[in-house]
Amino acid sequence: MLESILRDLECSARERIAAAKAPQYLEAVRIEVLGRKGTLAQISKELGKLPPEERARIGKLLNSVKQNLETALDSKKGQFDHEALRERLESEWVDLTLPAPGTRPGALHPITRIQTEIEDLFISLGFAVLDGPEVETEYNNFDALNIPPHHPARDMQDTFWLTDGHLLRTHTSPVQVRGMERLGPPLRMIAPGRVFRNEEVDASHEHTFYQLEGMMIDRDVSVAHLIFFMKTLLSAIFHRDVEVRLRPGYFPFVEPGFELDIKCLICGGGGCPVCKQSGWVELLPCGLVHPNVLRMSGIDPEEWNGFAFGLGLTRLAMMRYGIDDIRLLQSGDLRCLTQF
Ligand code: FA5
Repeated sequence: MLESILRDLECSARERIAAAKAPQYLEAVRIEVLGRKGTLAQISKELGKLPPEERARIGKLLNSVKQNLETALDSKKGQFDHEALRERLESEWVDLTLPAPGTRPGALHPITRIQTEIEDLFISLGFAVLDGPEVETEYNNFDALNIPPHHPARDMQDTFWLTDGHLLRTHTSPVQVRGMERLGPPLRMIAPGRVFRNEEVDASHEHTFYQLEGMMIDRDVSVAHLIFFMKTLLSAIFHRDVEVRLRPGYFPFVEPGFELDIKCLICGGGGCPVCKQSGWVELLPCGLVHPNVLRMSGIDPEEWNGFAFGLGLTRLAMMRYGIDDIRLLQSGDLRCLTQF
C-alpha cells in the first residue's frame, strides 16, 4: 500500500516538475512533497508501524523517491537559471563596435572648409600651397618685408615676442619670403595659416586668427592680374555678386598697395558692430610686390615683378556664414559649430 502511494507520489511530482513554468512552481512542489511537514515526511512517520523487513524495503524506496525528486527539481531549476541567464545576456548585450548613442558625426570647422575651397581653387590655377612656422624670426616677419626696426609699420601689428628674440608671426606674409627664397621665380603660391596679434578682442578682432597669403611672381605682372585673381577668388567663395571697393592701402611690402573691402554681409551695409558701423569690412589687402622685397629674397626686380595679397580668412568665414561675432568661431561652442 505505501509502496504504491510512494510510486504515485513520485510520478505525479515528476509530472508537476516537468510542467512547471517558473521557479516558484518548483518551490511549491519541494515544500509540498519534500518539506519538513510534506508528504514524504508524513509517510516516513508511518514506517514505524510496519514490520521490520517491510520497514527497511519501504524506507529504501522512500529515500530513493526523495533523491529522485530532489534531482529532478535541481535539474529543472538549472534549466530555469540557464534560461534567465540567456535572457539577461540578450537584453544586456552591447555591440561595442556601434557608435555611442547621442554622439553626432563631426564636421569640418567653417574656417577649414573655406580654406580647403580656396586651396582647391588656387591649385586649379597653378598655385602651390606652402606652409610656414607659427614661431618666426624677426627677419622673416618684418625685415625681409621691407619693415626695418623702428619702422612705424611694426606698430600696426602688435607683436607677441618670445624671450629668445623670436616672435609669433603677426601675418602669413613671412611665408612669401620663405617661398621666394626656396623656390625662386616664376612663383605662384598661397599660404594659409594661423597668426597672432597682441590686440584687444572685439566682434571683428581676435588675438589669434587665420589669414591666407597669396603671391604671384612672373614677368609683366600688373594690377589687372591682381584684380582678376581677387574677383575670381570672391565669386568662387560667395557664389554670387558681392559689392567690393578698392582703396589705396599702405603696406611697406607692396607698391602700390590696396585695401579690398567687402560690403558687410552681416548688416547689408547699414552698419553693425562687425563693420564698426561703416558698412564695409576690411578683407583683402593686396598690391604689387615692392622691389626691395624681391631684392632681399634674391630676385632681380628689373626682370621680375608680382602681386601679393593677405586674405583675412576668419573674417571671410564670418561673412560667408553670417557669423556676427568673431569670438564664436574659436569658442569651441558646439551650439554654434553644429550649425555648419
Ligand atoms: C596684413 O596682415 C598683410 N600682411 C596683408 C598683405 C599681404 C598686404 C600681402 C599686402 C600684400 P592686415 O594687417 O590688414 O594686413 O591684415 C590682413 C587681414 O587680416 C585684414 O584685412 C583682416 O581681414 C584680417 N585681420 C587683421 N587683424 C585681424 C584681427 N585682429 N582679427 C581678425 N582678422 C584680422
